[in-house]
Amino acid sequence: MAWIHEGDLNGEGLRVAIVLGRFNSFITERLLEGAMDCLERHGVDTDDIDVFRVPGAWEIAPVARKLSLADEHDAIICLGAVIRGDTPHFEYVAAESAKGVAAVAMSSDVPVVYGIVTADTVDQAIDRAGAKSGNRGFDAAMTALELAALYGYIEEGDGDEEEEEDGGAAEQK
Ligand code: INI
Repeated sequence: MAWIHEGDLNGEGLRVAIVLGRFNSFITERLLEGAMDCLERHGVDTDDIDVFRVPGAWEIAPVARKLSLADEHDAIICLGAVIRGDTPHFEYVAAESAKGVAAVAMSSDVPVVYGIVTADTVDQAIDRAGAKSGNRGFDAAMTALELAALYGYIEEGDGDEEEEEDGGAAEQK
């Protein structure tokens, strides 16, 4: 029978960094609210949440990288909003910010979660920031909680059935 490993969503004791793009702040501030709401509801102490504001999505990955290297947080959440305009700028910013966050995530010892909304229109972005389609900030925070727990279990390398059951991390199927 296989052991199924999953991170739980308990945020107690976790230290979380949020890197937030200021560009399109009418959207990104809603994403921040969603992320904070999720973290607080799952037990993260507000004193253990650090928000790093940066000019735009382009700057998110480099700051996430610095934070990853500083090793002071259990998870890093990247939030931004890239909205298509009339220029090709959108394509560059959207693609490079995504690639940048992916590259940081691959080399980081803690989860680096992508919560940058890319949208064709302002309405689409609003939908993803707390209107019709949920809140991507909330979703990204959920992912951060789950992965922080999973990374913790993997690092502990702990095959102890009872302990894993206590944390709700593994079950045999
Ligand atoms: N930054 C964003 O976060 N979203 C955008 O939609 C955007 N557009 O379209 O230009 C944007 N540009 C700024 C960019 O992220 C940098 O801050 C800027 O180029 C300075 O490096």
